[in-house]
Amino acid sequence: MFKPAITGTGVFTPDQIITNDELVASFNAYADKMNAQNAEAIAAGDVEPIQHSSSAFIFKASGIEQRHVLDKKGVLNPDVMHPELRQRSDDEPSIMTEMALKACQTALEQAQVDASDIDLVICAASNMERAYPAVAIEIQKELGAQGFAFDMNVACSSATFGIQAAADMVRAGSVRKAIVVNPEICSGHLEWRDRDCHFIFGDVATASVIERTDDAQGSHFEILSTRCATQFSNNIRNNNGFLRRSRPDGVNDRRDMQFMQNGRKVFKEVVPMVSAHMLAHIAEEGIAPEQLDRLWLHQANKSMNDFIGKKVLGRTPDASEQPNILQDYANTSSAGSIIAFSKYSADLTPGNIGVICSFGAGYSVGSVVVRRH
Ligand code: CO8
Repeated sequence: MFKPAITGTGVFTPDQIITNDELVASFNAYADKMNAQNAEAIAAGDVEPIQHSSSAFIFKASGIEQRHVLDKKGVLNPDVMHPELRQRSDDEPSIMTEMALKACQTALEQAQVDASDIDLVICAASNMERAYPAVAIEIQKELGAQGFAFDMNVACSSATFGIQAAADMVRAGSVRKAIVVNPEICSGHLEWRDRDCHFIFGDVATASVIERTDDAQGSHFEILSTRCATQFSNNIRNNNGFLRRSRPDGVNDRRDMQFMQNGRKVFKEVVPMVSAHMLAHIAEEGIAPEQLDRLWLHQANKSMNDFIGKKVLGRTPDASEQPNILQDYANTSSAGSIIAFSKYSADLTPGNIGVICSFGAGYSVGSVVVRRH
């Protein structure tokens, strides 16, 4: 058996930013337009008017201040309200692949690993641009990697589930060097016309190189152990899929074909599930909460993370112990905890211990206990 480690991480951040104020101005223009179009039905009580959104609500409810997106223009156009991305030919790399390559490049440079030495690529994300061929295999080809590649989808927990899969294979010796990449185009499956959720998500890609500690070229994080758990819930759901055209209603743009959630229930049910999961995981490893130097949590909601951090550490964590990035990125699904890890781990010293933990639809929760070397 070999000891696996994370030896490099990378984050690709799209350069277009939407602030809360910009988002709210476009949503409110859309609401006014729709309410004017439906004025008669609204007056007759047949249609509910669309309520305005508010920046103050968004910040207070979530802690989010802005989000990065691949296409700001389409999202903010009240006549469009979704990203408009150039259609690519089958001979060009897909959009997810292009984002992934940028994150992989940084991760490989940090790990000082040549792409040709990678023998496993996992593309782990909450939605795939197409059904097949696997996006991961395209990334493998564009990187010039060896071995094999496959896609995984466990919604917001995709990165930690992917890290567990890669770490187990490195541990067993079936692969030597893996890269787990999380290109998240959340703007594509977010319903920007619904004020309850239009502020939640952003686009990003992250990548993590996982290899044997013995092969590490510089400072790295040994993966002490991983733990994944799932429990079925309909509270976060998306009914889009390949059977779409087989449905008798023939409708291609129904509300439930985008992200839907019962946010309050998610909050109430997932917080205890995640804190119990993390506490049980570290206890199994013989690690006391006082020994944890850092928590890199999934980035969905600031209050949610405050609750979880307090429950796990038994006290209010300092901002530096549990870094948040969601004010700048919003929820980037599986990539959130990896962005936090990538940006806020270099200051740790050998022997320091931390936990990367992601959670979300499924429900699903994945934790990775790491020690700095
Ligand atoms: N502006 C003004 N008012 C608003 C707005 C708005 N934008 N939105 C809602 N309101 C109103 C509501 O209508 C409600 O009004 P009323 O009291 O009259 O009914 C009031 O504000 C309060 O609304 P909520 O109860 O919904 O507010 P909360 O305090 O619960 O906050 C949150 C809402 C922020 C959604 C919160 O519940 C939350 O963060 N929950 C956890 C959600 C979560 O973590 N989800 C995980 C999803 S991520 C995942 O698993 C990945 C899925 C795949 C990725 C998908 C990519 C698109």
